Amino acid sequence: MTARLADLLTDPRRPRPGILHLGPGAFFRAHLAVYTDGALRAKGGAWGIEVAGLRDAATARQFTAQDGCFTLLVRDGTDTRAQVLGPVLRGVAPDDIPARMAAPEIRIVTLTVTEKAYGLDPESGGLDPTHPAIAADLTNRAPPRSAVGLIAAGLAARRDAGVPPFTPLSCDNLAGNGHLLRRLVLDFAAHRDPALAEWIATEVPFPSTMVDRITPASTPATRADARRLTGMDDPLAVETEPFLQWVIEDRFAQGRPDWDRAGALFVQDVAPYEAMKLRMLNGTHSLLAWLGLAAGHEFVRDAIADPVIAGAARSHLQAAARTLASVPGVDPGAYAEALLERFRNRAIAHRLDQIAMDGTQKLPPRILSPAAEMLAKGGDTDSFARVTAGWVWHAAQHEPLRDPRADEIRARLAGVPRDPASLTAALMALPGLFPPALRDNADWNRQVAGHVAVLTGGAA
Ligand code: CS2
Repeated sequence: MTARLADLLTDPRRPRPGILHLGPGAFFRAHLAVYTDGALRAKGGAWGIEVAGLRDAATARQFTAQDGCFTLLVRDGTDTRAQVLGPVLRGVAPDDIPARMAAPEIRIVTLTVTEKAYGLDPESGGLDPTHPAIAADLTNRAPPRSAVGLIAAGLAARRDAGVPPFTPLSCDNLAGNGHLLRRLVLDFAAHRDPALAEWIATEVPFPSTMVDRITPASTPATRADARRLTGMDDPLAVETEPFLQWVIEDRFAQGRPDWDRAGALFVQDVAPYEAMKLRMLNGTHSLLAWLGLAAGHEFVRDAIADPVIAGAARSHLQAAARTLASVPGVDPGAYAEALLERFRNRAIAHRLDQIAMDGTQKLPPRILSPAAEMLAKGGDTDSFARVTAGWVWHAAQHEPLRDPRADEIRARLAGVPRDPASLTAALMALPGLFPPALRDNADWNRQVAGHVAVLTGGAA
């Protein structure tokens, strides 16, 4: 290849590495990479990014083959703009992750690995020792493969070498993602070496973050448009919406890029922002996905154009907003309207089945926590029951079901009568998924089953 994407970079200076990123998928490329690119342009600093997949080596290899450069398409509904970004320096093979985590120049380890990669036991809020990657890492003496195991081992290597810790920074859609990652890493470390857990507890900050940018999986159309606009073929091209947001707790062991120069907001406590985004944006996304698929739609933009589903989305945004503390500088009504506008973006082909997957991981922070809080306040849980029913129906009949607990779900549903109450009862009994306050509440069960009946036209 004579022409290189790197030749299209508007700023060809490459920084020294400072960040190791785990999970270099589309969301990373449209979000963290964009903020880091902006921070480096504005202020510079040794904050270049190295990227690694936990299991998939191919994407990291492709980054190396492209000098770390990739094309970002921003689709605003009328226009598509292309930009070549260069904050990524190279890819790292899975086997080389431990060595890079031990390298003193790496001062932040960022993660976009999706909810299911964390190994969270929803019942205890701690580490799930039966999670396949975690179980393997707890028994093997070989280098770890799970994100949590790698972080614990990386921090151990630094402590042993007298190197200050890196800051682990979760950028996944989990409530209290920093607190949660801390708890999981401490649980893992305690299994290996209690003194390590103590050292991590005192020396290592785990800031929480709220991340937001709607980024569908890339398709052949993404690659074709990137080629048309840049003249280069780019297998790493991604497409996204104009909107982006990042709120970060400002607690770092060894500094951080000036992400605020690219629009990120540094705060003391990210929890109110995170709850708002998870419950309003992601909760309504899940509603659109499960109810939209049940109504035969394929994309978010189609589901939101369906008046019945749009009405349900609107009332869900209000129901979710009623569970939230106020967020500095944000008007919930305006936030809800802006979300609806984003969902309506016709240029974004966001597949409902992409959002519908991994329901057992997405339901708790998006739907079940606010539902349980609402119930405790004696408030109306109807909208949360409707979304839950959407998931029940999806889990009962979608093939193949993409969920880390799909086998367990199939086993529980085998032989269960296909009526709404029986399907609801079977899934409500999945260990650890539903908070007991919901699971054991007859009204809630009836409410969910009632909505399953609506979805199925009365007969499942
Ligand atoms: C979506 C999110 O796939 C999903 O579950 O709800 O990926 C959503 O698009 C992002 O969180 C938006 O920031």
